[in-house]
Amino acid sequence: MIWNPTMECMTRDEMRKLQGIRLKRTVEHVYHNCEPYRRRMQEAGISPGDINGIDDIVKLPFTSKKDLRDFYPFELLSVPMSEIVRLQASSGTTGKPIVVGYTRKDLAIWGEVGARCFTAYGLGKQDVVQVAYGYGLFTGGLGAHCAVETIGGTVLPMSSGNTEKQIMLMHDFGSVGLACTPSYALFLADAMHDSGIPREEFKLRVGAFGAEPWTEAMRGELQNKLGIKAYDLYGLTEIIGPGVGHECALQNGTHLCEDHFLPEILDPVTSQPLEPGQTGELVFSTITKEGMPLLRFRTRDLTSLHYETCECGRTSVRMSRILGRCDDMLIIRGVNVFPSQVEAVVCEIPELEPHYFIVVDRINNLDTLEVQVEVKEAYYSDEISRMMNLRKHITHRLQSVLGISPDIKLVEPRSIERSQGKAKRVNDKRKFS
Ligand code: DLL
Repeated sequence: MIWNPTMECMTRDEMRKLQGIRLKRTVEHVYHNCEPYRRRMQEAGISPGDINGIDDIVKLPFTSKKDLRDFYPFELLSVPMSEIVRLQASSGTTGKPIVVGYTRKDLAIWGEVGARCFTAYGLGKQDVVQVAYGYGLFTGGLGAHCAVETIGGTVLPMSSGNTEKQIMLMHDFGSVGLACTPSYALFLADAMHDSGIPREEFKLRVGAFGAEPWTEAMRGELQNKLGIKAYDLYGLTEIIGPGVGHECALQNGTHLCEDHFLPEILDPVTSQPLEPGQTGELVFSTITKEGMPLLRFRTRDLTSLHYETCECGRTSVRMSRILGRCDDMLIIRGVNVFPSQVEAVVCEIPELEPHYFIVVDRINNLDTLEVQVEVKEAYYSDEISRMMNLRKHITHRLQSVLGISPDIKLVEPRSIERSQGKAKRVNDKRKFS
């Protein structure tokens, strides 16, 4: 099922035209109503009259996360506060959060794009969907909530945590959809197993997973353990929250709602546009929002875009899996390492649980990489030679994928801390040394 075939299946030419019109309108709106944007554009020597189609986007200034901090809390709003009906914020690791204001129309857009996602996952009016993303300032809970309401499904607004109750209600209320982070889904999968309730007694069929990077290998784990189809749900606070993009039944790339959020891929270092298919930094311009539109927002997420029509019938651009954020990339002894590469290897080794933790340090001026992995109950053994062989095998696999040799620490099942929201999988001690 396709929620909005007119918007999701138009020709590429029609889409470009529509995006051009909407971009121009947004540029006019921010130029006249948002002082920092007007100043930036004047400094760059451009006015709204210079923007006449999407190819002109390169003339526009970028917006960065730092801008959102510098103009905290409300300077980037393009409407009076009286028009703002909702505030959301992303926690950030330090200091002040990033704040986003929505008008009533913006909330309707959020519902619309969310509805496209949950419809693409095969959910509808008859389904109970358990939302186990956190509710509150974080956009996950309320974003998924509004999406399910828009398609007419039944929302079960659990928020994150309270795992036993999650399992009980999932069973008793017959949840068909589960929306949460992939790491929490893994936690729930183990808890379901421990509950002793046979899997056939659950109606769960669909997972709407996002808010953190996850790999194909992790999808395999989740689909197996939960007996569901696990779909990607992408979004970020600054742009709207969950609903910027979603997978379809083919699970072959994340369709972006590009009639609302115009994507570009740039070389993260030179800021020059890259060709379709090339991996670089994802940049979005919101082209329909009123409250806090952003032009050329640098997401720091690394991915590539693919414009071929999908077999599902949607013509919207597809994004490949987020490799990670530029900021998450670890440089260890000069080699670039993404946690997602470690995840892919850990999930492929049958003796291991799909949980891992990375510790990076600098000892005697040399970077060290320790990867902690959990051995499955059935394989955990006191027999030293067996464990040594396993360790050697993991070291070898990781070394061939990462290009550097890690120190593998085998730990007991369930000893790595579980997450109820976004997983924290790296401790880079060098940052504090
Ligand atoms: O995480 C919004 C969201 C909630 C998306 C629920 C999906 C589901 P932020 O807290 O602002 O917003 O974090 C946004 O999380 O720039 C990516 O780095 C990462 N991210 C979000 N979705 C995915 C995904 C929400 N599907 C940041 N795959 C983004 C990989 C993701 N990374």
